[in-house]
Amino acid sequence: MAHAVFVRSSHAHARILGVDTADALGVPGVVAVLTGDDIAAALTAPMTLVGPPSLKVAPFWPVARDKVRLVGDAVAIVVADTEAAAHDARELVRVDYEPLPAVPGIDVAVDVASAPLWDELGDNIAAIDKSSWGDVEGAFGAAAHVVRRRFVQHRVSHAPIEPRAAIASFDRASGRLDYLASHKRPHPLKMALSGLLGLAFPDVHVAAGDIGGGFGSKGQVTRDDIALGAAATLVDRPLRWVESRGENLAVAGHAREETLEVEAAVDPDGRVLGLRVAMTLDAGAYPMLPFPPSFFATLVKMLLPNAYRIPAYEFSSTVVYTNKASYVSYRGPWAVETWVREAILDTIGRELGIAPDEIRRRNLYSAADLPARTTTGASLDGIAARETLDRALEVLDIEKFRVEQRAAVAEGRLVGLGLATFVEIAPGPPDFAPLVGFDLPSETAWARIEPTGHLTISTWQVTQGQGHETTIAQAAADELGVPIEHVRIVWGDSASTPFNTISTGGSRAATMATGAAVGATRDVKAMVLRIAAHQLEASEADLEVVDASVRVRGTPSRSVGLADVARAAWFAPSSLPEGLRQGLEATFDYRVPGGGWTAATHAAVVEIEGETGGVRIDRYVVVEDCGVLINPAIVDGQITGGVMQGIAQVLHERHTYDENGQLLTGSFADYLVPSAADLPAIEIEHLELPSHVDGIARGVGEGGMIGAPAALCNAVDDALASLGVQLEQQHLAPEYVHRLVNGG
Ligand code: MCN
Repeated sequence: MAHAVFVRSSHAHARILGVDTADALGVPGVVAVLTGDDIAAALTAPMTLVGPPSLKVAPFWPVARDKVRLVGDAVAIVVADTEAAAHDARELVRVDYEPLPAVPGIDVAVDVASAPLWDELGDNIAAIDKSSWGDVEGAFGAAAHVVRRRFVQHRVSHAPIEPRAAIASFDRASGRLDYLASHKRPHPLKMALSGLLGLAFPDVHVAAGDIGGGFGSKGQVTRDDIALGAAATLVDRPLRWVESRGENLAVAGHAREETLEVEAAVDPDGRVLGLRVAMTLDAGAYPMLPFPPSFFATLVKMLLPNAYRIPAYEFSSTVVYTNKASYVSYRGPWAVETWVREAILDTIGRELGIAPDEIRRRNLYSAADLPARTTTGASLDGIAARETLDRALEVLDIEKFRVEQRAAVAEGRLVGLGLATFVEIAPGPPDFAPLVGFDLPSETAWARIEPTGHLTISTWQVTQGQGHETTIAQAAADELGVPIEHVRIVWGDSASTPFNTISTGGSRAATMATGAAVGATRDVKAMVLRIAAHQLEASEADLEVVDASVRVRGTPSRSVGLADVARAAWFAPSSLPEGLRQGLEATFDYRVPGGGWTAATHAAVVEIEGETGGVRIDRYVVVEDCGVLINPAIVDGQITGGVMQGIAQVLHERHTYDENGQLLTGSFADYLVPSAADLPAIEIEHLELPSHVDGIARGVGEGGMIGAPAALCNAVDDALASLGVQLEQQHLAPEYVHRLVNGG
């Protein structure tokens, strides 16, 4: 197997005048040095992205040909017998650059005179959108108060445990490409490889194993994937590529860089009459399939009013291209809506003298208001947002806390409590996906009872640490009546899983994957019961499956093993009751049920150390309702992990680029990922309220990360309130907090 490494640009924005590969080719063991032109010659077309008509996109190549557009842009691939030879040769590839002015951020990119990343697009504005609901002018005209605030959310990385990796093997004789990758969307990647390499769709096989965490990354059809696939067709050797941590931080995808200006029209009692929100999103240089960058602005737009009664709402957004890593999805990619909404509510409360819990109660939908619709039109039913708020206040003992806080303030200490109450789409009601341009009404699973009686479920999901092999198996085992050890989950392989475009994402698994698996299991179980009834000469209605045996209820001695039934189904089809065919297999298409919202309230108690600007979290409480917990340990792990990432985003992690577009945080020495010792204990309480509209359970994978930045920033705002200052940015580095506390 040969080893591939990328030669990457040290310039943020430059024309490529030439790539000289001669010296690199002379390194012993080097098999090939492939430039952008070489890779392009192996493709049927450049890459592009299908987005809304309002999105300006130029086609782009997997390896740069004319220009580089970010530090780390690939300019060549070196293939060698050993990784060491590939690294040595990489140093000898000479690229002649003509530097161009960098576009290092939103401020420069919104200027239509800034140097365009994409000459054919004219400027760096990728998309502009404006929508409104209700009488926004009227709301602001009638308002007793108008509250304004600016919010800056910074750029972060996913920092998965393992960076990306791939093995690409092409067999020229059969025209077959095998692509093994740490990737969570094998089917869309297969489509892209087949289309761009001109290979027949069935001749491309993509499979993922344990991918070492993703958190929203590893779901994109990246330029690197296409380049490696193309390289494999050119060198006639299987290729192995392992991304370095530096590459992962520089080019695997960044997230969250968004600035929002918010105005709220409020009546004298603190009821929100209208909201005006203007958002700017830094999309980086290259759009990454499958989601156009404007999609993330659409998600924020649609979810921001959330479970609150907001009669009038205007949302405008501008998406810009900059010389930075591509903006991609990150766990709860719309999360800024919760920070913005929950923070502006607190600002309203502070200005009007209304407590944070009371301002929420006055604006949240309560159970008596349901069913309702969000301001943006999604149906809202079966939600328990207010119940989570009430319970969180009880857990905190809010009255006692306020007494302690007053005493602390009297001593000159800066102590604060922050709340964030929200509902998240998990998976959302059936009418939500169409609102954001998705056609995603169902999820499919295959079930097969093997000749041994084992149950095999094939799922859309590609687990990255969410424990799908456990939870889907648990639900299917319960449905069939077998021990969990008898169930196997097949996932991640384009050859053995149902075609789909989404796989894991949007906290859909708990409802959708479980629903599909249980549905398919129910269908094969119905076949089992028919066969067993025939064998036992009993009525199907009298049978039950217990511990892998089908038996007559109340007469356990009349039973037949599941394996015996399965053997008959597979090996003696003529013995089956009429209407049944050989085998025990079913496909189930599980439709998105009603409801689909998980509700939560996060509460953080903090103390700011004025001398250092440090923020200490003294308590962190999550009260949530995601329906039945299929696996309580996994649910708590998901919430805890999400909260930790949210806290890390606020207190530690931040990508920065300088004015020339140089990444200043290209290693873990500068990009600070906290360890468990830096983070607080999390108190979690589940309401597990029975819902009249949902499926088996609702998702929980993203909520931790959605609520944490909001609760933590609100707590710091509360602690700063006595000083008359409030946050403008989400990244609370000690120097920033110190400046707020001490002025300057
Ligand atoms: N679950 C449960 N009972 C519930 C709800 C959930 O037992 N009531 C279980 C589910 O069955 C599943 C797990 O909890 O095993 C998460 O389910 P769900 O909330 O539906 O989320 P998904 O499985 O769809 O995962 C998606 C979500 C997203 S979008 C990202 S990004 C993410 C995440 O979850 N990335 C992760 N969690 C992650 N966890 C790890 N360790 N690594 C990642 O990359």
